[in-house]
Amino acid sequence: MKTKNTFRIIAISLLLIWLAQLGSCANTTIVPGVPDSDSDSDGDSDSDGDTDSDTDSDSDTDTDSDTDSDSDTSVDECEEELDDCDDNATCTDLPDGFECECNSGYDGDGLICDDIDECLTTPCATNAECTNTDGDYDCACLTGYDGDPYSTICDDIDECSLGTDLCDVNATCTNTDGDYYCTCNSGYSGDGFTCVVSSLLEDFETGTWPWSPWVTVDTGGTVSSSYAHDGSRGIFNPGWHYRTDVTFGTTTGQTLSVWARPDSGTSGRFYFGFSASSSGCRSIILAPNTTQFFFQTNTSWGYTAQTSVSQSYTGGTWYYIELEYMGGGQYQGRLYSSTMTLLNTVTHNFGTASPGGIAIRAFNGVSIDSISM
Ligand SMILES: [Ca+2]
Ligand SMILES: [Ca+2]
Ligand SMILES: [Ca+2]
Ligand SMILES: [Ca+2]
Repeated sequence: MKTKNTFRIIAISLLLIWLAQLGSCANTTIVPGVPDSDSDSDGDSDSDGDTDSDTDSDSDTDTDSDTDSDSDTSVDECEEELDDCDDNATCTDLPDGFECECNSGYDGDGLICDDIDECLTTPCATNAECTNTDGDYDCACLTGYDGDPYSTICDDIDECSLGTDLCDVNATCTNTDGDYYCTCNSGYSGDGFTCVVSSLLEDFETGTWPWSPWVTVDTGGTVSSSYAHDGSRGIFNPGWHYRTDVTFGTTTGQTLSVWARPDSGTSGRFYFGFSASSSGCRSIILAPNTTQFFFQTNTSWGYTAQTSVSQSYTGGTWYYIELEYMGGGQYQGRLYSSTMTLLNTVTHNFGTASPGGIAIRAFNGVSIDSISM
């Protein structure tokens, strides 16, 4: 009898292993159902090793030895809603139970199915945004990009060439990856979306220097036709002079501009002051003597260097300097050639806006003309 017992133990073990493997199938669970009411004898020839004493060889444990033609009366748990599959699973009836399988987009054993957060595996295109949804996910190109968000990449929209930009008609549009920006054209001031004609603050055309409203800090400055960029007069080598009848630095995008011409590419400086008052100013400086284009703080008309960029100059050539208030205490100086080609840019954050008047100072041969805001 020992042999028979050993055989029985092996048989039960194999059955348990088979059931365990079925049960551990990902996304699926087979549940033994309501027992069939018949005692079928379908005559299958499986090798399940059952040890019951009936004459069929299926795995049921009944002891009948019927030879019926199997009018199967097994229960369809799915149809009769006797299953406990998750709402997000599909129930499949089996002769001896039923099977629950999580639907696409869900993960679990069929009895409990959770939404898969597909966004964790970044399924969307580059420059697209993924939004997880119950049972699925959505992809959408980011603002400024266009294309199929489910493909590999959403492409930058060139707003400038498409003409969908919102730049002012007197501004230049520059496309960037995912965005674009607008810059008011020369002679205009503003944030690029709205540009207004710059008003000429000083053309040096009339009067005996220094004239009102300029206030002299250091004497000096010669006005003559030799120094004109526009009209018939410009000024040469003025000492520090400032005026506070105008205020610069109040609005983001506000620009201040001037023309300047160094006699030499290796000497001289021109200080274009802003945030000016009787106690000093800040300035953007054209500096051939140190081959720089840079900012200074001129508290009490002293000289404290701030952000600087390297810049070489050609003597006898006019340069256009544009200063823009960027907001948040940040100012940007832009240096253009005589034909309005952008040569260099320097940006400095002074921490505070400090709106104020304007100022000028030059030494060692620099002509200045046409200050506009
Ligand atoms: Ca069933
Ligand atoms: Ca999902
Ligand atoms: Ca763009
Ligand atoms: Ca002039």
